[in-house]
Amino acid sequence: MQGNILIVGATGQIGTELTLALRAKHGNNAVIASDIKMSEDPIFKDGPFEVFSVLDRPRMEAVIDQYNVKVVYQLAALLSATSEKYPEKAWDLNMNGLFHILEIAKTGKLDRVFWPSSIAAFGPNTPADDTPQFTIMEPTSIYGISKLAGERWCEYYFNKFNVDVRSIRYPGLIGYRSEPGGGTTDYAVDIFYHAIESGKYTCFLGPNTRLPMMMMEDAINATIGIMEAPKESVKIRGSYNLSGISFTPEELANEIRKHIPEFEISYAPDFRQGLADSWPNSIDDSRAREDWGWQHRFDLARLTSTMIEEIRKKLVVKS
Ligand code: AKB
Repeated sequence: MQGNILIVGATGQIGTELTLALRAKHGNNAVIASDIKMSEDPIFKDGPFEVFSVLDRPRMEAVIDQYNVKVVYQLAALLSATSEKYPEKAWDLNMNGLFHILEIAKTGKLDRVFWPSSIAAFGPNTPADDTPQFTIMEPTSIYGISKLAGERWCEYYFNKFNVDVRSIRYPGLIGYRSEPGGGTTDYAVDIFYHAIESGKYTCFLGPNTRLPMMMMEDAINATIGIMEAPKESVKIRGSYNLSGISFTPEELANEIRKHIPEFEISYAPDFRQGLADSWPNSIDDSRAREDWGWQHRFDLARLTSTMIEEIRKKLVVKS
């Protein structure tokens, strides 16, 4: 594919790792990172970085023209917990951010667009175990409502304007390079820092809250995988179910104790419990596997040992 890649929202949890992966694959100058403010993270020093808001369409379009961008990953969004606090801002950013990209793509300027959906697009009436690809949705959170609406926009722009937009419903993502912010599944990253630094963690979800989760490395492979798939293989133009593993805070704590035996966990569920309770326990992602060859690599044991090893290294470097 000719032309360059733009990552909007590049300094977030997914964007940071995607920037690294795409620059390793295509070269530093072929991948333009962008966000609403500059990042101090040295990761971003190796290639172009542009500061703009995804809501500023003329500026975004100017960046697309300037760098001859043909592929956009639109990752800028407020996550579930923050969206509940700022519903208007969440709706504006999560919807109009996508809308601006789709409108730019409609002009024929872009060859391909990626936009992330989430397990939050499901709701309390969705079958919770092995949630099928096509099922009752009815999300009850602002974030989930914006994700479901976004999925419908993506399919509409594909059908109506032939915009090659691709999407996956991410589960909770767990990585060590960048920390999440404002999500309900964030506990599964925070727990590792607390386990290593103090040996104690108070979880904002209850012990038996089972949620679909995934190691970031798997999520990045899925993202690049769907974007590199031939157009005809991507048969679902709303968003694909994607699954890695599912576990509860108690199960994760038990796995962490295999490495840090003295680790103690306590529970103080807050408003995020309601969000988690409305989401599936596990996901059937057979369509992603069949259509474009998705496979996950990390199980709970490998995820836990990798997180502990990498965060320990990171904390030594910092101290
Ligand atoms: C969140 O918790 O808000 C996100 C998500 C499940 O999309 N990680």
